[in-house]
Amino acid sequence: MNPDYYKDEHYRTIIHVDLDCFYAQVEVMKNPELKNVPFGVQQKNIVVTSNYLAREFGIRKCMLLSDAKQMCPNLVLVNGEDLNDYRSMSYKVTSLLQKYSNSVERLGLDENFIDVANLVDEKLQDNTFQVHSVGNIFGNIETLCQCGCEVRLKVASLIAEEMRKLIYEELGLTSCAGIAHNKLLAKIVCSKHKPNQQTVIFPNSALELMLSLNSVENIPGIGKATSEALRTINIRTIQDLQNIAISELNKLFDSEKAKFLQNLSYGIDKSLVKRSGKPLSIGLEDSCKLISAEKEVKEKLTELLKRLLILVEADGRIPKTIKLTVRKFDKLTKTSRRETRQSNINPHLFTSGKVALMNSGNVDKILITLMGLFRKIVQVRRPFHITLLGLSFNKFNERPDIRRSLALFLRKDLEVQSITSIENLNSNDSSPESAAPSPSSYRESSDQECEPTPKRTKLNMFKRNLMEYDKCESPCKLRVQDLQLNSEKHDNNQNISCPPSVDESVFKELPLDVQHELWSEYKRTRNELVNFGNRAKRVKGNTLLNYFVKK
Ligand code: DCP
Ligand code: MG
Ligand code: MG
Repeated sequence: MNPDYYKDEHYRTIIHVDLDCFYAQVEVMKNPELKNVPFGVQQKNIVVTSNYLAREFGIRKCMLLSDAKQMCPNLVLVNGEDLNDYRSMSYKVTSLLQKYSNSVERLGLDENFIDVANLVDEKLQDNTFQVHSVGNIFGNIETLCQCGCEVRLKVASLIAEEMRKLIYEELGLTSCAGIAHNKLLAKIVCSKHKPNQQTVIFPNSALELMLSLNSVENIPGIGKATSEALRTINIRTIQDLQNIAISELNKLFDSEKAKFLQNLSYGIDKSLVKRSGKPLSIGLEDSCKLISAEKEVKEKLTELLKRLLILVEADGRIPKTIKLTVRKFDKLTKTSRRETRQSNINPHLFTSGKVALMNSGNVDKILITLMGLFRKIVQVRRPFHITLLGLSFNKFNERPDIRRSLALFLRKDLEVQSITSIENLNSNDSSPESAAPSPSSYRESSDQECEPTPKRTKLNMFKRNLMEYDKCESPCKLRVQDLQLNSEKHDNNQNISCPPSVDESVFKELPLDVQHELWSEYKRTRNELVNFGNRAKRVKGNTLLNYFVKK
């Protein structure tokens, strides 16, 4: 392989995080008594995973229940067929990792790739930063590449340690991490030391790592069908795949795939970390014994809705539609049929934070919609029999974001560099889901406040955002220094008051530093302002002060 190829590729810095015995850890949270007993998580007749205590008895993932019981007669079993708790925990982990990079790609429920190249650059700019690696190192470190990748990967190992610590402190989950210059190596090396450990691999050990896999079917990216196809031309081991002439592979696969497969055998993976979106829908279903009365339907839907609202709250987006699924049982034909109906919901029910979301008034409003949908599916005056009810929210708006709201306003005529850090927080965000909601997104509501003038909307949104923003403890919070748009530093002891052009009630709600900033900007520009009583003509350009100027 051309050595220059490796050199070009070494700039990339990727961390792969995999949670330890994921379903089992979630089950321990629900029932701490499981912590010290060997137990498996069961789906149908398979043990899909087990805690590490059970693994000491030889229990492996996806073992038949009967085999597992034979191996460990005391094995406790927990039903893991409802994936909702796993799913919601999985998204919490991804959200934490998104604090480190815009490029986070989910793989299954318990794995994430994070491209930390930018963060590594940032850390390396700090001359006081002490570079060293933490955790295990795979392979030998005597002939390391001199292109600078060694330092980058060491810094990434420190970042990985911090990520794992955060996941543990915030969510109580232990995890493993692999650190490498590409996704393939990061994923493979991640599993070299388990549980609750991390491993870094430098590019010189890529071949050694690949050869440690023995069989081609152990290479991530090579599925069952591909490995079976490879077997027809006698390719079983990693060396077989490395040594085969590409013309032979071309007989089985198109040239792109043939090259891709052979690259994998050398530990080469050019694929980028693709930013993962949020799920298209968030839903719950419960099968039930025959329900034949509307009252019971309402009770069941209330219970489902309350559970679903917790998931929506964790997701963070604002749902726009709700869908009801009903499975009807026909006693005559003894057959079942599923039907669904969908309706828009008032997004204002979801815009005021957790308290408003879960209050019984809001639950009741959504229930009225749901019972209306139910009556469209089922003729309630005739006898009916329901065996399953399901609810899902399926269209979403991103929750308005204080950073985005300000940054969008300030984007034009931007003169000051510091505000770009606000923009950068979302710069890779191209998905339509995550676009800032337009004022029209709020028009469905009957609330008086939802049809304000555009300027009022902005102020109201800002006020609402501010209140929610103040409640959250996120490292992504708009940093006060980012708002210091002009170089003049404010004196904390100076007397400040609300500039005449700004709504006083809005001003009072702003953080002190923003108040300072507005006041000093007003003082700087007041010679240019033409005052009319307590109104003011705007100065040119998108300044922080103009954002708050009353229309
Ligand atoms: N899982 C599944 N079916 C499989 C493999 C796994 O349903 N064939 C589920 C159960 C696991 C979860 O996915 O808890 C994550 O899969 P992992 O392979 O990462 O396994 P674990 O996280 O359980 O264990 P490990 O500590 O080895 O990562
Ligand atoms: Mg795992
Ligand atoms: Mg996994």
